[in-house]
Amino acid sequence: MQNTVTPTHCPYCALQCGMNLTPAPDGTGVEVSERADFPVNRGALCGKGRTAPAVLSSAVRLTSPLVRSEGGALVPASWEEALDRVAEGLGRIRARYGADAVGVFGGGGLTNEKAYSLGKFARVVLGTSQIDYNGRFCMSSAAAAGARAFGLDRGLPFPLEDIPRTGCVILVGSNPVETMPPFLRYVTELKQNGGTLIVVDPRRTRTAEQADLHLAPRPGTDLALALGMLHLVVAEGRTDEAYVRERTIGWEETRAAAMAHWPEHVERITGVSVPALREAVRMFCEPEAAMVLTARGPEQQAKGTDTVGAWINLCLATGRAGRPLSGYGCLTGQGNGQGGREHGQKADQLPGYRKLTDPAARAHVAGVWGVDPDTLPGPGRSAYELLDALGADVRALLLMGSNPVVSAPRAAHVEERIRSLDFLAVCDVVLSETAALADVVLPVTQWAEETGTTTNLEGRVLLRRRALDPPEGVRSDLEVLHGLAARLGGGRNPGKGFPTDPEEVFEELRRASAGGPADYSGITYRRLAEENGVFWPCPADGPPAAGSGPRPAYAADAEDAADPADAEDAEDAALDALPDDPARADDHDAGAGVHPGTPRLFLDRFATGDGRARFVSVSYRAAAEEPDDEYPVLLTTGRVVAQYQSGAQTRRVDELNAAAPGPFVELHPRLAERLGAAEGDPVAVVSRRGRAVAPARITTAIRPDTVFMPFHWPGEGRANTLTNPALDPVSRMPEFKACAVRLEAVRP
Ligand SMILES: Nc1nc2c(c(=O)[nH]1)N[C@H]1C(S)=C(S)[C@@H](COP(=O)(O)OP(=O)(O)OC[C@H]3O[C@@H](n4cnc5c(=O)[nH]c(N)nc54)[C@H](O)[C@@H]3O)O[C@H]1N2
Ligand SMILES: Nc1nc2c(c(=O)[nH]1)N[C@H]1C(S)=C(S)[C@@H](COP(=O)(O)OP(=O)(O)OC[C@H]3O[C@@H](n4cnc5c(=O)[nH]c(N)nc54)[C@H](O)[C@@H]3O)O[C@H]1N2
Ligand code: SF4
Ligand SMILES: [Mo]
Repeated sequence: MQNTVTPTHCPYCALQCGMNLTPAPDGTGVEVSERADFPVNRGALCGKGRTAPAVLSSAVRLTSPLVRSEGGALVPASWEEALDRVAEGLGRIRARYGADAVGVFGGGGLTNEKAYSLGKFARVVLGTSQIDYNGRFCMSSAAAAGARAFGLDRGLPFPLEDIPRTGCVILVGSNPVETMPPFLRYVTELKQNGGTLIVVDPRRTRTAEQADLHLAPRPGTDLALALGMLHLVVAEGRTDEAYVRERTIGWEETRAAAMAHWPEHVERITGVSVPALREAVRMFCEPEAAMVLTARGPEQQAKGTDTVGAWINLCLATGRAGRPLSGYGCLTGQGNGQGGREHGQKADQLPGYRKLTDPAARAHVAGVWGVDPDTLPGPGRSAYELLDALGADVRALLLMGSNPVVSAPRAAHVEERIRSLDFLAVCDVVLSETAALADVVLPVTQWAEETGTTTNLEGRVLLRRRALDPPEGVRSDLEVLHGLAARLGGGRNPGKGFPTDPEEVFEELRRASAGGPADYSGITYRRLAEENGVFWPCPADGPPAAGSGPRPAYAADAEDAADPADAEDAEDAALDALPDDPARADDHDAGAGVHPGTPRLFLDRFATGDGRARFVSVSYRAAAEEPDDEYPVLLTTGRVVAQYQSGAQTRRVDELNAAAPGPFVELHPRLAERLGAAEGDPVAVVSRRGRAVAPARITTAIRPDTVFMPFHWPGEGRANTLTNPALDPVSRMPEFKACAVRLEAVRP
């Protein structure tokens, strides 16, 4: 145990709030105290962050490996035995059925070092293409749409500190009062500065209560809403013609598609009135600058990529992207939701946000890994498709950082697939519902017990520091991968290439990412400690030309920019308008050859070959499952402030359970009356996938045609028993946010 203050970051969401850890006075564990120097949260924390040390306690966590005994129970075992069993289990299946019969499932909460090592382990040691992760269930539609339009996906292309200085923010399907409470500060400051807030959510959430205008569309209809707004932009002559001409491609087709979506038609689809739609367009278009921020509401749809694309089109048509204090951004969710999608645990990806299908990327990464590029497998299945293939094509699974028995769509089916595996190994800090099904459970260290980097929702790479010793009996995920590589890798130097020291892994990640879209090569642990984080891209080869400030380091692209002189003028003006950036530390004078990092992307050009953004023409289509006579109500799902994700961690914290003890079904009084249900009565929600039961929570804050359930709990009230695994064709995101259900009264 160190006895000084350790500045670090929260283990949970993508804000990655700064916090200080100090040794607890009674000598057991650590306490959280305020860390005011981190700009994102300036000391503020939500209840989850404040109580995070409770999950470090041995009382709630795993401190010994567990193996499945002959009798079927999980019993304690030594690390040697447990690792031998995992290596034997994975190796046996690989030998018998081939490498692609072994799957790997990762998580967006894993540090960059872990995500990187996991992807490398799958491709180099197991030789399998079958790796994906829970980020597929999170922001993958926004990532796909961002990459399609801008040539690059970074959740926010600007720091959070820009938000209060813009003119209008549209928050689409985002409820930060529950999901990122310290974010509220930015909204409050926006309003103090005279800016306005529009919230698009089928529920009048606590976030919507802050809005100047709340639009409450039917779940699954955001695409129509955005198209209707674009229609009005054109009809009212609010298009930024010069911007569209100079900085975009593809407007004509997009314009034509929008013109086919009449506001009256949009009103019928969405339930949002034409006057409200007009008011939203006015509020968004009148100020100098404006932003659209999406979260899971519009993204977790079987058309999430097109839906986010439609919101991006609205930004492009009005000149609100790649300009100071304007832009489209996605509020990424998990602690390392950003970095977790950049370094190779995704089915189609290599480190540095490179494509697995790109021969140059394969050659570069294979070079760093010391293997022949031809030995790297191709892209594998997406997360749901991988889970759906378990027990059939994929017979063994190594799982790290996710709890799909609770969090995957059509969860009863997924649970049954997991049970049908020949072999399952789970690394976790607690005995999650998924770990409880494993053949071997490996207990691992967590945030405060290990050092590592995460990349927050702004693209700011951060250093989490070890603040206390882990309990005896646990090892880090990196040690697990090292131990398995040593057993499975073969060769003369087994385990080589899987260091257990996070900084050593990061040094290799720097090289692997060098020259890629998410270039970390200029970032070191030392810089992260000194600078409170560094925004990627941050190449190693020194700063951009003097005076050009932070600019995207697309070295190869930069040469064919349309007109570099114009671009630089525009950028200088743009930079003058921006607040000082704390991340641009003065102590790195330009001569030192240190790249300052890139807080703001796209100000002079987008990351496409020609520097222009792409309009992608989209049209409205209905949810994969619309209400009918048998299933007449729409179910949507989401979160409450006191529980996190599958609840594996937060359901083990008394204070959080007291605040949010269990699942519920939020429904409108009219629906409750028809059902004959009073507040607190058990209600059954039935979909084509299954049936869940939870107490009624009756409120006029939800549309009468919609019910809402949070997804944090297993068992009878598990929301994901009901959800529809219909996938977006591009991002392979399941439709968590809209499916058809019927309600039944439950007689006690
Ligand atoms: N307390 C808490 N905080 C968290 C998490 C957590 O589990 N608990 N998880 C973290 C993670 S990984 C993520 S991804 C983020 C998620 O953060 P958010 O996206 O803010 O969370 P959700 O509650 O999933 O969805 C947001 C809102 O979308 C609305 N919605 C539902 N259907 C639709 C629709 O069709 N259209 C629109 N426009 N809105 C719709 C819901 O009513 C909900 O209020 O939160 C992060 N922070
Ligand atoms: N119906 C519905 N379902 C949803 C969503 C929704 O809105 N509605 N949202 C989706 C979204 S956005 C997400 S992100 C997913 C998240 O759902 P999950 O992927 O289940 O996420 P967590 O519950 O955070 O699971 C993380 C697990 O890893 C463990 N863990 C924590 N830290 C570490 C570590 O360092 N190493 C290892 N090995 N394990 C660790 C935790 O104890 C926990 O068991 O849920 C998705 N499911
Ligand atoms: S808002 Fe997110 S990062 Fe901040 S304390 Fe809460 S869970 Fe942690
Ligand atoms: Mo997420």
